[in-house]
Amino acid sequence: MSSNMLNGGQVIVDYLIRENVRYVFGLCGHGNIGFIDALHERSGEIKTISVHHESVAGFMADVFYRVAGRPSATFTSCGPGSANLPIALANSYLDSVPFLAVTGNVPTSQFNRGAFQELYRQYQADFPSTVRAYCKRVFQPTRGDMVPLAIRQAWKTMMTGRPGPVVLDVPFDIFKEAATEEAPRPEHWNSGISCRCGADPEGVTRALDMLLAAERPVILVGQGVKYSGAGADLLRLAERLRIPVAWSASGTGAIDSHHPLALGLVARNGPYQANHGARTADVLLALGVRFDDRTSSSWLPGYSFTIPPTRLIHVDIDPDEIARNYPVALGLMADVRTFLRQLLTELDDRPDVEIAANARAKWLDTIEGYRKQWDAFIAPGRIDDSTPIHPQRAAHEIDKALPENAILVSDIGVHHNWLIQFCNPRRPDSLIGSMGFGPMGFGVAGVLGAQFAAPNRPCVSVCGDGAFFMHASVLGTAVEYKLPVVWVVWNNFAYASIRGLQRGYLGGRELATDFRHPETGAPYNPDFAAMARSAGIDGINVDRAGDLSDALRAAIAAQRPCLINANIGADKNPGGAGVWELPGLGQSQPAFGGRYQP
Ligand SMILES: Cc1ncc(C[n+]2csc(CCOP(=O)(O)OP(=O)(O)O)c2C)c(N)n1
Ligand SMILES: [Mg+2]
Repeated sequence: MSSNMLNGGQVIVDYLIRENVRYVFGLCGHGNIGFIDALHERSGEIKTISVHHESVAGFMADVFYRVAGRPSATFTSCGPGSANLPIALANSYLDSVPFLAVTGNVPTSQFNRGAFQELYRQYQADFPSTVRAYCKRVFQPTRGDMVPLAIRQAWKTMMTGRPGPVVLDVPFDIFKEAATEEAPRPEHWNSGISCRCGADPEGVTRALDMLLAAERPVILVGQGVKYSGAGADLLRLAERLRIPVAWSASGTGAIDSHHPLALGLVARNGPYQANHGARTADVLLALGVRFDDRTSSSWLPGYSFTIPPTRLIHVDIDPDEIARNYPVALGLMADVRTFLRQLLTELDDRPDVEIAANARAKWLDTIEGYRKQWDAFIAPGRIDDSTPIHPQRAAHEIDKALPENAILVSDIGVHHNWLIQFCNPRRPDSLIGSMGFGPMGFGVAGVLGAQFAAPNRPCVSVCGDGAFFMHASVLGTAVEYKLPVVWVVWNNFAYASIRGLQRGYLGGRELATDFRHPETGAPYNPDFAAMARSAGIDGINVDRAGDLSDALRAAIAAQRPCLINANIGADKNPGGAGVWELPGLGQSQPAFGGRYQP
């Protein structure tokens, strides 16, 4: 290799640095030592973070983006190392989060020979098939000089349109093979691309006509609002037209939940005012939402939505999501922020906007009435003082203890359902969760990525006992990188969300859903607090509801990693005004209110 040539690994690293990537999360193996070598050369400019499970690296990269607003990358070896990654890829893919996964593969000279860790029985070096359904695209350069094209195209695919993770699968020898004299320049290829497309201007006019004429309008926001940075424009529109704003779980935080127009979560376990407001709306403006089953009460009419007769305006950057599940009165492909700005501009030219906005007073009063009814319904759980801690009380105590700038990363399970219902986030990244793929471990590990993205903000994970035990290696990573994260282990001695389904839908036939001591039959778990201490992390136990917020405040103030093992009741599920159907087994009943039948 001539001295001024970069090899494949060097090109990738150089391009990442040019794209302002500051962290690469991953785990070594013989398949990627060539890449790690390239990272080693540039370690002053890009930090390599070594973890103890590849899924952890992927979840960190995911949450890093959700907080920092820019992507990072992962590195994993060939064979099993990269086979530990698809769960994280799928999570990011379904939630539209970009990260670049650099996966190692066997040397090109050994393709089809069944070398150590080669997936060769269907096709040579076939990791791409493994992840085809799990990411936006796979690139596999098989010569050094293919790497520059692959890296710039991979980056573009990842960032444009609806973002998502992309895999760059690199055979062992290509990391070290001569590639080019200079890595591609982002300013020549990718940094000048804008996907801030606006909506068809006639569509904007029609949307505004519909909103101005509506008597009971509701805006429903999803993560498209958060990722496009449309929060300020959303607020401007909602305030000018006096339209209440509800959110899907992924849209949580798009509007400050304390704002008077904030209606709440529309979901199977969403509050009455949000579900009843949305299902009785005459016009629903849906922005960057995809109407999944948990948002829409399994699409059963009259619980979360009644479309039609509600007339739906659905705006999304990805036309695939428009009219997937509901018929549209108006479907517009657009970047949400650009669309909102188009609406606001057109609004300036309209007469009588004040009159239309003031006509909303009755609708807003009606919604206030729904809110009061709901607040009275949930009041007892808020002050419940029992041990194990009542889950609603636990969610309140956690919410109360978090400062305004805190980042709460939830895992998957019944605790997540309680948190999205009872926490009151103020910022787009105040409460982060996974809504598409829902892999256990997302929050256990993701909180580490949040802390890298926001070193000066308190980063807290609330996670199930099941998920924490699955990914307890994170304790070591927090110590190794001095990350002052706090884990609140929502310890209910069970895979409680699933056991709840056995109780609710299967006549209580419980199997394989709780943790018990083999001799006594008593609930069993390892001593998580002691486990944390064994790793060099503060570990404390909390049994009383009244102690939970103090413990969390103290843990945040200590600015050291800490685990709070909270003993939380398992026997309750968060009821809402919506429902969820498990086809063949039936559907749940709303905990409050009934089905709306216009
Ligand atoms: C990796 C993975 N395995 C299995 C599941 C299915 N699942 C969803 S929630 C859940 C239970 C989680 O238990 P725990 O972490 O203790 O949370 P809890 O529901 O008790 O709050 C399971 C097994 C999943 N989502 N992800
Ligand atoms: Mg549990």
